[in-house]
Amino acid sequence: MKETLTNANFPRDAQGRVYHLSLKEGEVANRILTVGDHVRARAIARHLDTEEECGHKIFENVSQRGFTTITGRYKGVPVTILAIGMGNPMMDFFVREVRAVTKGPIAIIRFGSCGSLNVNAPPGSVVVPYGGYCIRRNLDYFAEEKVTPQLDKPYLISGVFKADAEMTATLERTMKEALAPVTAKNDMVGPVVAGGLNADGCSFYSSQGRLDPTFWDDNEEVIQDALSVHPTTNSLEMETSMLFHLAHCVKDTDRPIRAAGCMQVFADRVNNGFISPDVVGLLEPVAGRAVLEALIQTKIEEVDEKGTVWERK
Ligand code: R1P
Ligand code: URA
Repeated sequence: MKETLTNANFPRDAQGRVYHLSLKEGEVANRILTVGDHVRARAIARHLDTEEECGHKIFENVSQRGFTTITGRYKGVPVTILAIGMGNPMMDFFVREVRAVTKGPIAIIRFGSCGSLNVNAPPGSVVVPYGGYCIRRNLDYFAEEKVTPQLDKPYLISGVFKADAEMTATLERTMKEALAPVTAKNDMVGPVVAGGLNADGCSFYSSQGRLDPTFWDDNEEVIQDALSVHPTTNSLEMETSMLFHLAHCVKDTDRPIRAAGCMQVFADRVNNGFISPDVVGLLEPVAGRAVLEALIQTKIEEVDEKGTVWERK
Protein backbone atom coordinates (compact mmCIF):
# COMPACT_ATOMS: atom_id res chain seq x y z
CA MET A 1 0.00 0.00 0.00
CA LYS A 2 1.43 3.34 -1.07
CA GLU A 3 -1.19 5.90 -0.05
CA THR A 4 -2.81 6.79 3.24
CA LEU A 5 -6.46 5.76 3.10
CA THR A 6 -9.37 7.13 5.05
CA ASN A 7 -12.83 5.68 5.72
CA ALA A 8 -12.67 2.00 6.65
CA ASN A 9 -16.15 1.49 5.21
CA PHE A 10 -15.19 2.56 1.65
CA PRO A 11 -11.48 3.39 1.65
CA ARG A 12 -10.10 6.15 -0.59
CA ASP A 13 -6.88 8.11 -0.66
CA ALA A 14 -6.56 11.90 -0.43
CA GLN A 15 -7.15 12.25 -4.20
CA GLY A 16 -10.36 10.20 -4.02
CA ARG A 17 -8.81 7.07 -5.52
CA VAL A 18 -10.61 3.87 -4.54
CA TYR A 19 -8.55 1.30 -2.68
CA HIS A 20 -8.14 -1.67 -5.07
CA LEU A 21 -8.68 -0.22 -8.56
CA SER A 22 -6.69 2.92 -7.70
CA LEU A 23 -8.94 5.13 -9.84
CA LYS A 24 -10.68 8.43 -9.23
CA GLU A 25 -13.54 10.30 -10.86
CA GLY A 26 -12.88 11.25 -14.46
CA GLU A 27 -10.67 8.23 -15.20
CA VAL A 28 -13.40 5.69 -16.07
CA ALA A 29 -15.82 6.28 -18.94
CA ASN A 30 -19.50 5.37 -18.66
CA ARG A 31 -19.10 2.60 -21.22
CA ILE A 32 -16.85 -0.17 -19.94
CA LEU A 33 -15.58 -3.36 -21.52
CA THR A 34 -14.28 -5.72 -18.83
CA VAL A 35 -12.13 -8.83 -19.30
CA GLY A 36 -10.24 -11.13 -16.99
CA ASP A 37 -6.91 -11.15 -18.78
CA HIS A 38 -4.80 -7.97 -19.02
CA VAL A 39 -3.19 -9.24 -22.25
CA ARG A 40 -6.69 -9.43 -23.79
CA ALA A 41 -7.38 -5.90 -22.54
CA ARG A 42 -4.27 -4.55 -24.24
CA ALA A 43 -5.03 -6.43 -27.48
CA ILE A 44 -8.54 -4.93 -27.61
CA ALA A 45 -7.14 -1.48 -26.78
CA ARG A 46 -5.36 -1.59 -30.17
CA HIS A 47 -8.81 -0.91 -31.69
CA LEU A 48 -9.10 2.39 -29.83
CA ASP A 49 -8.73 5.68 -31.68
CA THR A 50 -5.15 6.94 -31.77
CA GLU A 51 -4.14 9.86 -29.56
CA GLU A 52 -4.20 12.15 -32.63
CA GLU A 53 -7.73 10.99 -33.47
CA CYS A 54 -8.88 11.34 -29.84
CA GLY A 55 -7.34 14.71 -29.16
CA HIS A 56 -6.09 13.51 -25.79
CA LYS A 57 -3.72 10.95 -24.27
CA ILE A 58 -4.90 7.37 -23.75
CA PHE A 59 -5.08 6.85 -19.99
CA GLU A 60 -3.50 3.71 -18.50
CA ASN A 61 -3.29 2.62 -14.91
CA VAL A 62 -2.26 -0.67 -13.28
CA SER A 63 -3.24 -0.84 -9.62
CA GLN A 64 -1.12 -2.53 -7.00
CA ARG A 65 -3.87 -5.20 -6.79
CA GLY A 66 -3.55 -5.93 -10.51
CA PHE A 67 -6.53 -4.11 -12.07
CA THR A 68 -5.51 -2.73 -15.49
CA THR A 69 -7.49 0.27 -16.75
CA ILE A 70 -7.25 1.79 -20.23
CA THR A 71 -9.50 4.76 -21.07
CA GLY A 72 -9.67 6.24 -24.53
CA ARG A 73 -12.18 6.57 -27.33
CA TYR A 74 -13.62 4.16 -29.89
CA LYS A 75 -15.00 5.92 -33.00
CA GLY A 76 -14.96 9.11 -30.95
CA VAL A 77 -16.95 7.72 -28.00
CA PRO A 78 -15.23 7.51 -24.56
CA VAL A 79 -14.76 3.90 -23.42
CA THR A 80 -12.81 2.16 -20.70
CA ILE A 81 -11.30 -1.31 -21.01
CA LEU A 82 -10.68 -2.82 -17.59
CA ALA A 83 -8.99 -6.16 -16.78
CA ILE A 84 -10.02 -7.47 -13.39
CA GLY A 85 -8.47 -10.92 -12.99
CA MET A 86 -10.57 -13.92 -12.06
CA GLY A 87 -13.55 -14.82 -9.93
CA ASN A 88 -16.68 -13.35 -8.33
CA PRO A 89 -14.80 -11.32 -5.67
CA MET A 90 -12.82 -9.49 -8.39
CA MET A 91 -16.07 -8.67 -10.17
CA ASP A 92 -17.41 -7.33 -6.86
CA PHE A 93 -14.35 -5.07 -6.36
CA PHE A 94 -14.65 -3.86 -9.93
CA VAL A 95 -18.38 -3.09 -10.02
CA ARG A 96 -18.52 -1.38 -6.62
CA GLU A 97 -15.36 0.69 -7.04
CA VAL A 98 -16.13 1.69 -10.64
CA ARG A 99 -19.64 2.74 -9.55
CA ALA A 100 -18.04 4.89 -6.85
CA VAL A 101 -15.91 6.85 -9.35
CA THR A 102 -18.51 7.35 -12.12
CA LYS A 103 -21.58 9.56 -12.41
CA GLY A 104 -24.91 8.72 -14.04
CA PRO A 105 -25.88 5.45 -15.72
CA ILE A 106 -23.09 3.10 -16.78
CA ALA A 107 -23.03 0.30 -19.35
CA ILE A 108 -20.73 -2.68 -18.80
CA ILE A 109 -20.04 -5.59 -21.14
CA ARG A 110 -17.89 -8.47 -19.99
CA PHE A 111 -15.91 -10.35 -22.64
CA GLY A 112 -14.56 -13.52 -21.09
CA SER A 113 -13.62 -17.09 -21.89
CA CYS A 114 -15.68 -20.08 -20.80
CA GLY A 115 -16.30 -23.80 -20.85
CA SER A 116 -19.20 -25.00 -22.98
CA LEU A 117 -21.92 -27.50 -22.06
CA ASN A 118 -23.54 -27.22 -25.50
CA VAL A 119 -22.29 -29.29 -28.46
CA ASN A 120 -23.50 -26.49 -30.72
CA ALA A 121 -21.08 -24.07 -29.00
CA PRO A 122 -17.67 -25.72 -29.59
CA PRO A 123 -14.28 -24.08 -28.90
CA GLY A 124 -14.00 -21.04 -31.17
CA SER A 125 -17.65 -20.09 -30.81
CA VAL A 126 -19.00 -17.13 -28.82
CA VAL A 127 -21.80 -17.43 -26.29
CA VAL A 128 -24.09 -14.45 -25.56
CA PRO A 129 -26.25 -15.35 -22.53
CA TYR A 130 -29.56 -13.69 -21.65
CA GLY A 131 -28.85 -14.20 -17.95
CA GLY A 132 -26.78 -16.09 -15.44
CA TYR A 133 -26.67 -17.86 -12.10
CA CYS A 134 -24.01 -19.05 -9.66
CA ILE A 135 -22.85 -22.47 -8.52
CA ARG A 136 -21.24 -22.14 -5.11
CA ARG A 137 -19.42 -24.69 -3.09
CA ASN A 138 -21.40 -25.08 0.14
CA LEU A 139 -18.56 -24.94 2.68
CA ASP A 140 -20.90 -26.09 5.42
CA TYR A 141 -21.37 -29.46 3.72
CA PHE A 142 -17.63 -30.06 4.16
CA ALA A 143 -17.33 -28.53 7.66
CA GLU A 144 -16.37 -30.59 10.68
CA GLU A 145 -19.01 -28.76 12.68
CA LYS A 146 -21.97 -27.81 10.48
CA VAL A 147 -24.20 -24.89 11.29
CA THR A 148 -26.80 -25.45 8.56
CA PRO A 149 -27.20 -29.26 8.34
CA GLN A 150 -30.53 -28.77 6.52
CA LEU A 151 -28.53 -27.53 3.52
CA ASP A 152 -26.67 -30.80 3.18
CA LYS A 153 -25.72 -30.45 -0.50
CA PRO A 154 -22.12 -29.94 -1.65
CA TYR A 155 -23.04 -27.20 -4.18
CA LEU A 156 -25.71 -24.48 -4.09
CA ILE A 157 -27.30 -23.40 -7.36
CA SER A 158 -28.77 -19.90 -7.40
CA GLY A 159 -31.68 -18.42 -9.31
CA VAL A 160 -31.25 -16.36 -12.48
CA PHE A 161 -30.11 -12.74 -12.87
CA LYS A 162 -30.92 -11.26 -16.26
CA ALA A 163 -28.63 -9.26 -18.52
CA ASP A 164 -29.89 -5.99 -20.03
CA ALA A 165 -32.10 -7.27 -22.88
CA GLU A 166 -31.46 -4.37 -25.28
CA MET A 167 -27.68 -4.46 -24.83
CA THR A 168 -27.70 -8.24 -25.21
CA ALA A 169 -29.62 -8.01 -28.49
CA THR A 170 -27.17 -5.38 -29.77
CA LEU A 171 -24.21 -7.51 -28.71
CA GLU A 172 -25.62 -10.60 -30.42
CA ARG A 173 -26.03 -8.60 -33.63
CA THR A 174 -22.59 -6.93 -33.59
CA MET A 175 -20.96 -10.28 -32.72
CA LYS A 176 -22.72 -12.09 -35.59
CA GLU A 177 -21.79 -9.31 -38.03
CA ALA A 178 -18.15 -9.34 -36.90
CA LEU A 179 -17.68 -13.11 -36.90
CA ALA A 180 -19.47 -13.89 -40.20
CA PRO A 181 -16.54 -13.04 -42.53
CA VAL A 182 -14.04 -14.86 -40.28
CA THR A 183 -16.23 -17.97 -40.03
CA ALA A 184 -16.65 -17.96 -43.81
CA LYS A 185 -12.86 -18.40 -44.16
CA ASN A 186 -12.19 -20.55 -41.08
CA ASP A 187 -14.64 -23.06 -39.70
CA MET A 188 -12.76 -23.16 -36.35
CA VAL A 189 -14.27 -19.74 -35.55
CA GLY A 190 -17.98 -19.34 -34.67
CA PRO A 191 -20.90 -19.70 -34.41
CA VAL A 192 -22.49 -17.14 -32.07
CA VAL A 193 -24.81 -18.98 -29.68
CA ALA A 194 -27.34 -16.73 -27.93
CA GLY A 195 -30.42 -17.27 -25.83
CA GLY A 196 -29.16 -19.50 -23.03
CA LEU A 197 -27.77 -19.06 -19.54
CA ASN A 198 -24.30 -18.67 -18.12
CA ALA A 199 -23.23 -20.27 -14.83
CA ASP A 200 -20.51 -18.72 -12.65
CA GLY A 201 -18.65 -21.31 -10.65
CA CYS A 202 -16.98 -20.06 -7.47
CA SER A 203 -14.02 -22.20 -8.61
CA PHE A 204 -12.60 -23.16 -12.01
CA TYR A 205 -12.36 -26.67 -10.57
CA SER A 206 -14.81 -28.09 -8.03
CA SER A 207 -17.94 -26.07 -8.72
CA GLN A 208 -17.42 -26.39 -12.50
CA GLY A 209 -17.43 -30.17 -12.13
CA ARG A 210 -13.74 -30.80 -12.84
CA LEU A 211 -12.58 -33.99 -11.15
CA ASP A 212 -9.51 -33.63 -8.95
CA PRO A 213 -8.51 -36.75 -7.01
CA THR A 214 -6.36 -34.64 -4.66
CA PHE A 215 -9.37 -33.04 -2.96
CA TRP A 216 -12.64 -34.09 -1.40
CA ASP A 217 -15.11 -32.33 -3.73
CA ASP A 218 -18.21 -34.56 -4.14
CA ASN A 219 -18.81 -32.81 -7.47
CA GLU A 220 -19.53 -35.74 -9.83
CA GLU A 221 -23.17 -34.64 -10.13
CA VAL A 222 -22.81 -30.86 -10.01
CA ILE A 223 -23.16 -30.17 -13.74
CA GLN A 224 -26.14 -32.50 -14.08
CA ASP A 225 -27.72 -30.87 -11.01
CA ALA A 226 -27.20 -27.40 -12.51
CA LEU A 227 -28.64 -28.52 -15.86
CA SER A 228 -31.67 -30.07 -14.19
CA VAL A 229 -32.44 -26.68 -12.54
CA HIS A 230 -31.36 -24.57 -15.55
CA PRO A 231 -31.56 -26.74 -18.70
CA THR A 232 -30.60 -23.91 -21.09
CA THR A 233 -27.14 -23.44 -19.55
CA ASN A 234 -24.55 -23.03 -22.32
CA SER A 235 -21.48 -21.71 -20.54
CA LEU A 236 -19.48 -22.07 -17.36
CA GLU A 237 -17.12 -19.34 -16.19
CA MET A 238 -16.52 -17.18 -13.13
CA GLU A 239 -17.66 -13.52 -13.33
CA THR A 240 -20.53 -12.72 -15.71
CA SER A 241 -23.42 -13.88 -13.50
CA MET A 242 -21.98 -11.86 -10.63
CA LEU A 243 -21.99 -8.79 -12.89
CA PHE A 244 -25.69 -9.40 -13.68
CA HIS A 245 -26.41 -9.99 -9.98
CA LEU A 246 -24.77 -6.72 -8.89
CA ALA A 247 -26.47 -4.75 -11.69
CA HIS A 248 -29.78 -6.14 -10.41
CA CYS A 249 -28.96 -5.05 -6.84
CA VAL A 250 -28.24 -1.36 -7.61
CA LYS A 251 -30.59 0.68 -5.42
CA ASP A 252 -30.27 4.13 -7.05
CA THR A 253 -32.61 3.99 -10.06
CA ASP A 254 -31.19 7.29 -11.41
CA ARG A 255 -27.76 5.67 -11.73
CA PRO A 256 -28.47 2.18 -13.11
CA ILE A 257 -25.80 -0.28 -14.17
CA ARG A 258 -26.75 -1.87 -17.49
CA ALA A 259 -24.85 -5.09 -18.14
CA ALA A 260 -24.37 -7.70 -20.84
CA GLY A 261 -21.79 -10.40 -21.44
CA CYS A 262 -20.25 -12.70 -24.00
CA MET A 263 -17.63 -15.40 -23.79
CA GLN A 264 -15.39 -17.11 -26.29
CA VAL A 265 -15.57 -20.87 -25.74
CA PHE A 266 -12.16 -22.17 -24.66
CA ALA A 267 -13.06 -25.54 -23.08
CA ASP A 268 -15.35 -28.18 -24.54
CA ARG A 269 -16.81 -29.73 -21.40
CA VAL A 270 -18.86 -32.27 -23.37
CA ASN A 271 -16.05 -33.85 -25.43
CA ASN A 272 -13.10 -32.65 -23.32
CA GLY A 273 -11.36 -30.44 -25.89
CA PHE A 274 -9.58 -27.07 -25.66
CA ILE A 275 -9.18 -24.17 -28.04
CA SER A 276 -5.79 -23.65 -29.78
CA PRO A 277 -3.81 -20.40 -29.50
CA ASP A 278 -4.17 -19.89 -33.29
CA VAL A 279 -7.95 -19.83 -33.03
CA VAL A 280 -7.82 -17.46 -30.04
CA GLY A 281 -5.56 -15.22 -32.13
CA LEU A 282 -8.20 -15.10 -34.88
CA LEU A 283 -11.26 -14.85 -32.66
CA GLU A 284 -10.30 -12.53 -29.81
CA PRO A 285 -9.55 -9.31 -31.73
CA VAL A 286 -12.67 -9.65 -33.88
CA ALA A 287 -14.93 -10.44 -30.92
CA GLY A 288 -13.33 -7.64 -28.88
CA ARG A 289 -14.12 -5.13 -31.61
CA ALA A 290 -17.72 -6.41 -31.73
CA VAL A 291 -18.02 -5.67 -27.99
CA LEU A 292 -16.72 -2.13 -28.51
CA GLU A 293 -19.29 -1.68 -31.30
CA ALA A 294 -22.09 -2.88 -29.00
CA LEU A 295 -20.94 -0.52 -26.25
CA ILE A 296 -20.93 2.59 -28.45
CA GLN A 297 -24.35 1.63 -29.85
CA THR A 298 -25.74 1.51 -26.30
CA LYS A 299 -27.68 4.68 -25.56
CA ILE A 300 -26.84 6.11 -22.16
CA GLU A 301 -26.77 9.63 -20.80
CA GLU A 302 -23.42 11.18 -21.76
CA VAL A 303 -21.24 12.81 -19.09
CA ASP A 304 -19.47 16.15 -19.37
CA GLU A 305 -15.85 15.52 -20.47
CA LYS A 306 -14.49 18.56 -18.62
CA GLY A 307 -11.82 17.51 -16.15
CA THR A 308 -11.82 13.88 -17.34
CA VAL A 309 -8.91 12.00 -18.88
CA TRP A 310 -10.84 11.99 -22.19
CA GLU A 311 -11.25 15.77 -22.30
CA ARG A 312 -10.09 16.96 -25.74
CA LYS A 313 -7.18 19.35 -25.47
C1 R1P B 1 -10.50 -19.12 -15.77
O1 R1P B 1 -9.57 -19.67 -16.63
C2 R1P B 1 -10.85 -17.70 -16.13
O2 R1P B 1 -11.26 -17.61 -17.49
C3 R1P B 1 -12.58 -17.07 -17.61
C4 R1P B 1 -13.18 -17.37 -16.24
O3 R1P B 1 -14.34 -16.62 -16.00
C5 R1P B 1 -12.03 -17.16 -15.31
O4 R1P B 1 -11.83 -15.83 -15.00
O5 R1P B 1 -12.69 -15.75 -17.99
P1 R1P B 1 -11.48 -14.75 -18.41
O6 R1P B 1 -10.82 -15.41 -19.58
O7 R1P B 1 -12.13 -13.47 -18.77
O8 R1P B 1 -10.60 -14.61 -17.21
N1 URA C 1 -13.08 -20.34 -17.92
C1 URA C 1 -13.76 -21.04 -17.00
O1 URA C 1 -14.10 -20.52 -15.92
N2 URA C 1 -14.05 -22.33 -17.26
C2 URA C 1 -13.66 -22.93 -18.38
O2 URA C 1 -13.93 -24.12 -18.54
C3 URA C 1 -12.93 -22.20 -19.35
C4 URA C 1 -12.64 -20.87 -19.08
